[in-house]
Amino acid sequence: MKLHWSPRSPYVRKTMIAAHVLGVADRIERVRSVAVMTRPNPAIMADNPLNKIPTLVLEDGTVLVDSRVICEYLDALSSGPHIFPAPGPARWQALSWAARADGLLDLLILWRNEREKPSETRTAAWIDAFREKAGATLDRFEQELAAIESQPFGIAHIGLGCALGYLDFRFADLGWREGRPQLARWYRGFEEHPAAIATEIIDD
Ligand SMILES: N[C@@H](CCC(=O)N[C@@H](CS)C(=O)NCC(=O)O)C(=O)O
Repeated sequence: MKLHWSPRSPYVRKTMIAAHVLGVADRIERVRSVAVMTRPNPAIMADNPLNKIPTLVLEDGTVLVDSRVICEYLDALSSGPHIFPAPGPARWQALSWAARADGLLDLLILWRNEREKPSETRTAAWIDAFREKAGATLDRFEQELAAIESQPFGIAHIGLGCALGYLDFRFADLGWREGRPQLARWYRGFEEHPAAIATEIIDD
């Protein structure tokens, strides 16, 4: 199977961490695909008209879009460990934490786009709102970290780790660790996970 891939994308990283944890990374052919919101890439769009990565093309030509869908597909391939809990309260909770982490990433991408506009076209109210929502989301993760840690490593941990890694990558000046000692401690452990090391996000 072929994955439209980039070492800069936190969403792609989610899928690759999942693949490593599930033991299926060697079945994925990574194709370097440059995805920029303002410059649609014909090579990506041939498979995904939304121009988004990750996009996974299966051997039979089926195209899977969105990191959540791809992670779930990879989970289904695994005969060993799983990253999605079975249906029941633990699953709904894990999916909700994972969706919150993805939402944080979505917000950070919009914030970055706004931040990079010339100052005269930037909307200060949006930037203020992004900062407030990102801070509140991180605070909520700090409060709920004990519950997250009590669960086996899975999709919620992968999503949270990728969002925090993206903060370090593109928002280092935000100082997200300040006032959030539990999250900072947890992230030190996440960074040492072999799957996190193998997929570290970089500017290539
Ligand atoms: N919800 C999607 C978000 C994917 C996404 O926004 N990827 C970015 C790269 S980090 C992208 O492809 N941007 C190009 C575009 O939006 O045109 C997912 O989880 O896969």
